[in-house]
Amino acid sequence: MHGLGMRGDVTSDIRPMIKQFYTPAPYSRLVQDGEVLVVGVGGIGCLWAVEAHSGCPDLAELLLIDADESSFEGASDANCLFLDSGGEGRGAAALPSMAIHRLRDGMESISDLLDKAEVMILMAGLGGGMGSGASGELAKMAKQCGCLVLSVAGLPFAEQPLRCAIAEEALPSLEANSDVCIRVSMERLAWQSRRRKTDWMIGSGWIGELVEGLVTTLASVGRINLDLMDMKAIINKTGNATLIVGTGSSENPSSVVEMARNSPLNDVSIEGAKGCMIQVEGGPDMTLSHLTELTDSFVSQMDPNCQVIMGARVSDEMIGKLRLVAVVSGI
Ligand SMILES: Nc1nc2c(ncn2[C@@H]2O[C@H](COP(=O)(O)OP(=O)(O)OP(=O)(O)O)[C@@H](O)[C@H]2O)c(=O)[nH]1
Ligand SMILES: [Mg+2]
Repeated sequence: MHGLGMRGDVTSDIRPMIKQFYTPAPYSRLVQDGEVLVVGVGGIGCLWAVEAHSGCPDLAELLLIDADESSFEGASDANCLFLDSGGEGRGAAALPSMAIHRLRDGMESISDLLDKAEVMILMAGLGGGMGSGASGELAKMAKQCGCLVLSVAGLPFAEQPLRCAIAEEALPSLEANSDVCIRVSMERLAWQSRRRKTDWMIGSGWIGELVEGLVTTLASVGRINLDLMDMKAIINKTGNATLIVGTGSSENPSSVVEMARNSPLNDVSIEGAKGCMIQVEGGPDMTLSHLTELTDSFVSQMDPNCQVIMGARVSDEMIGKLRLVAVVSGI
């Protein structure tokens, strides 16, 4: 039934529909230089940020912050803030409180980046010194500069009680200073990574996909002239917010939603949510029925009056695949 001739007809019908949501690629840089800042703080945070930024190098600026120079290796296009007062060059902010002080001392060298940024996507693994101390402080500084802050906080393994205690103490400050803070259980990430045969330390693909999806969403939000204020309006609904990502084959759109719901990055139920910004990305084979099946199934559990902003994008690399990225709020 799905012969080539038929597919051609289908897509010619669908293209104009998709254009209602956005103007097709390639992106002109609507996101201005430096407006989206991807930041990694501490060892794990830097690994995640480098990996995530590699998916969208032209749409976002990269900033790495650590007391361990090895975190900056292999990220040639990064802005690096090296916070080493002891001169040892290895890890060892050791204490979160020390990391906060060092960040304040180094603040001047990153203030230009923060001033330019409209959105900061901040990643840190909690439980060590640098990520736990500096992430909340950095989020606070970014907010003071008027930035929208979306953060990804890795939580330690249960068998690391001391690290868990440090993380627990650090999390409230990061959450309070972020517009959206998504918690990632590193245990869940590691467990699912084994099944996926990927490396949890670099986020096993999920974190990269989430950030890339988010950054391209911001770029296309610009395209349809819904500026960041609309995103802020969605995010600022009372209640919790979270970020969700799912990828899968375009042959089975509902599996993409299923995966999004079960992704290790999603620790809250989205039932009854009041606001939602969805970005769907697919290849030239993406059809309108893919789009509706995906979004209907995704939105079905939310509040009937949920405010939904929707974007879609076609890119050649996504042929045969679909990706859904959503900011869900008012949970
Ligand atoms: N099991 C395991 N967990 C790790 C490993 N590396 C990091 N983690 C976890 O990730 C959290 C954050 O680690 P890092 O990002 O390296 O810490 P940091 O922020 O650089 O902290 P300092 O090096 O103390 O300044 C830790 O609390 C651990 O829970 C590892 O090799 N194995
Ligand atoms: Mg470290």
